[in-house]
Amino acid sequence: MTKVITYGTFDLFHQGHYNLLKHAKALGDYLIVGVTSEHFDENRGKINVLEDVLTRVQHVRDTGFADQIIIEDHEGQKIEDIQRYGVDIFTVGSDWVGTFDYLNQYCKVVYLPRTPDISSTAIRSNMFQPVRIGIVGTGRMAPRFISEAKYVSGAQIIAAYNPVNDAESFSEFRTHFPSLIYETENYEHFLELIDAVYIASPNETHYNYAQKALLQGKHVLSEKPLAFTKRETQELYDLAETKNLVLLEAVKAAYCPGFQELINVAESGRIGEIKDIEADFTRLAAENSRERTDAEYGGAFYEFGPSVLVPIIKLLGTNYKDISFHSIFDTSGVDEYDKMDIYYDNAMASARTGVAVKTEGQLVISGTKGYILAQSPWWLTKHFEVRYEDSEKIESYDPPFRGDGLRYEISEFIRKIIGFSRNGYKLTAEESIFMAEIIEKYTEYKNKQTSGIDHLN
Ligand code: C2G
Repeated sequence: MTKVITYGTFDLFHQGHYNLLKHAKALGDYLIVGVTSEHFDENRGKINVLEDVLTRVQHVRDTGFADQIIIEDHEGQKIEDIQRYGVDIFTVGSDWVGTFDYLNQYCKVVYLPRTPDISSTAIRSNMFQPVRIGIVGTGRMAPRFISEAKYVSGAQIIAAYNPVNDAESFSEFRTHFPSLIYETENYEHFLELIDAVYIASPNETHYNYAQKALLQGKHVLSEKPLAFTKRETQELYDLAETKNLVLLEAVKAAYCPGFQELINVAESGRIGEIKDIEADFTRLAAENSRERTDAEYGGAFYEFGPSVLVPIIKLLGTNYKDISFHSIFDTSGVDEYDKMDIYYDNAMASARTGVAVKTEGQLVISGTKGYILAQSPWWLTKHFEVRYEDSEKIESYDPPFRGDGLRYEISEFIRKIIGFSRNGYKLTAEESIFMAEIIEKYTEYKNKQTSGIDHLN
């Protein structure tokens, strides 16, 4: 019996996939089809896949060509499968010619002709109108967002808005992206041009921009913090739900594929019960930067607090017993460095954030059997290790990571808008609202500590 194996994503199953499977089956007597998991596809940079793995498996099964269907979920699996199942022929479409020649040492490799003029990518772009996105705020994030959005099909950036037209960042932005400038100071008019906004304006303006956009029927992706109080954050999510709109808080870590993997490993029991999380995020900011000069809305905690909270909320939940903060403030009341301690019934967490103090910046998740160590920049999660009492035993993970990480949150935003991922688990409304609760508690603490300082100076 000749055993044949082939692999694919098979998203939005089409004639090209059908022909490939038919030819693959004809190469032997028994066909094994490996369908990629979502996680594997994200890791290899395929971030636009729309259908979940079970749907894609079903489509492959419906063809009747597959004698066995397996899930492909990691790099290097092809060699394992070929040996495990005693495969004689590995086959794939001719778009991959050369790529899999290394498998020749295990079995015969056959590249089948690719069906011309049809692809999942083309179907995706015909199925949906691109989502027209407008950017609010033309500071540091805007150019990064524009270059990363190019990797997400369905995202089309058509305009940028900045009410402070004389701002330095604005003239620089205008030089680089003249076609995106929409000359208006009227936000409502700007909203009329678009389907969705990405809000990257100063922290204190996020809530208002988000609220107006939702009221006008636009989807919102907002930089963190979405708002400064739990009530306002809750109100925005309620509004989004009532109007059936997507609202996402852009806390990058939550959407990066490697971070998902790290959370999964932590939850798998490999390090036993999780007892402690230590999360640091520090970046030295210029002395004249907003982070270090705006005593009301700048500072380290508002800047990095949401990011350090993500692993804590994901792994220990929102049901904490006690929380405390300690900050070092400059003379105008800007928090330059903070330490937060959170206590749960049977676990604890601490986090440090800084704009004027540099720390190691790592994430350590400690359990009863071992710990996970992810070094800075752990929020992009390009590498992490599982370590044990026996210091010789180290398991390393190197999830692939592309660009600067923004493409993953943009991709999630678009998937949600076009309806393929409405119940996104990556950062839920509840998690986002919980972050606002902690931000609010921090504000109370900060106001008490800095009450003698006149913020307006
Ligand atoms: N295919 C084809 N003709 C098309 C489109 C796709 O023959 N017009 C083939 C591809 O060459 C591949 C299979 O259909 O053999 C599945 O294609 P995709 O779903 O795009 O999956 P792909 O990314 O090619 O996965 O481990 C995964 C594999 O390496 C390939």
